[in-house]
Amino acid sequence: MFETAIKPEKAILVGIIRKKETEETVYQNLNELAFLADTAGAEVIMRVTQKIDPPNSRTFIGSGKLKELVDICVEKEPDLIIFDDELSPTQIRNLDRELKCKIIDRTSLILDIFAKRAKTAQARTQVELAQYQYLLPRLTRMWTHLERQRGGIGLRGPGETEIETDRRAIRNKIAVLKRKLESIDRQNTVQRGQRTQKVRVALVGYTNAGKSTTMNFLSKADVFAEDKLFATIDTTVRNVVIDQITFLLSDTVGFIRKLPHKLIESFKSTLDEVREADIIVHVADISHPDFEQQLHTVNQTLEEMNVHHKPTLLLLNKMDKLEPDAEAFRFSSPHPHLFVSVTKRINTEKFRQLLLQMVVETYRKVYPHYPLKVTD
Ligand SMILES: Nc1nc2c(ncn2[C@@H]2O[C@H](COP(=O)(O)OP(=O)(O)OP(=O)(O)O)[C@@H](O)[C@H]2O)c(=O)[nH]1
Ligand SMILES: [Mg+2]
Repeated sequence: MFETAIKPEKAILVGIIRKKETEETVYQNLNELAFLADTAGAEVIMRVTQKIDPPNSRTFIGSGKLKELVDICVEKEPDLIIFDDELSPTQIRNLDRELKCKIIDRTSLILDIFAKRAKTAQARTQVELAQYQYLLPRLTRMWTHLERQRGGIGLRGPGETEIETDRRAIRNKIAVLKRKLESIDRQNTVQRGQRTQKVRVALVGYTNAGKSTTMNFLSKADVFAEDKLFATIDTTVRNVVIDQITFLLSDTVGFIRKLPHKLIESFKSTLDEVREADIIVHVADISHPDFEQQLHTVNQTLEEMNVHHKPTLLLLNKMDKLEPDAEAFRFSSPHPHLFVSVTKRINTEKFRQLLLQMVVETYRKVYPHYPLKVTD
């Protein structure tokens, strides 16, 4: 409630261009970081980039660039500086000392958004666990000169109240959270077990691709969807009926490039819905300038989760945002795919029928006793 009244924090974004990267890639990466910053409630006032590979182990950026950034800080007085990569504790400490400004990295920015958005006990516990794990090696003298009471981006959640407590307390907290998660997981496994004999479909995809919108379209459920990154953190499962065939549909957290490792680990149980699904609907935003990279990130994550062999339908969403002769329409894949606009209802009936076909096939194969009422 108070958030809207608070002045947005002024942020400077910093990204580096590695040998294999082009300026265009880094430009897109920083666009995404700006979107994340905006979602967290910051106002981006400037972007700074540097060609450096490998990054400086002490200060991430080179010494010349750091001096430049010190001057920029004096002139622009930002509230925080956001780096597009995960920084080591040493790098944060050194940057903090030189720049005298709150330094946060991509990981803590994502964790901050997750903390703000998580609603269920499971998601909250998962985020809290990831935040403590991130905080543990970074406890020493972090942000000592800052007004800690104010909190704000990167300091919400456990960092705000527990920054002074020692590592032992944090370790204990981590152990408690892990136990709590295990107990929630056990309950969820029981619940999932009770949902037997029904085909399960999981919506996956890059954040903001339109998964929740698709869920709402198919199930008429009221799932929170908006033009922000990570609108969904909690998993939702709904019963969907198409032509009298019932199946379960789940909507989960979106994927993102450079997703914090610890976060994936603590979100394992959320991703169980995907692991246990019979069919995967991969929702992608075909109108996004970084579409190919996003597709790659999602496919890579699906491979890491070892679910890439499941029957998958690729939904190329937001086609309404493309010009009719757009290059993107030439996209093709050996796997089933369909151009749609879920909000404008373009090709959505075709999508429903295609999905129904996959569901029926799965019932025949996996649950041969399911009373299918369709005639074909
Ligand atoms: N133009 C256009 N916008 C769409 C379409 N589908 C979804 N959107 C918009 O895209 C934004 C993101 O949609 P969501 O459904 O919240 O996306 P999501 O994949 O669930 O995102 P996260 O939960 O953040 O990972 C919303 O503003 C939607 O209204 C579409 O077909 N066309
Ligand atoms: Mg969503």
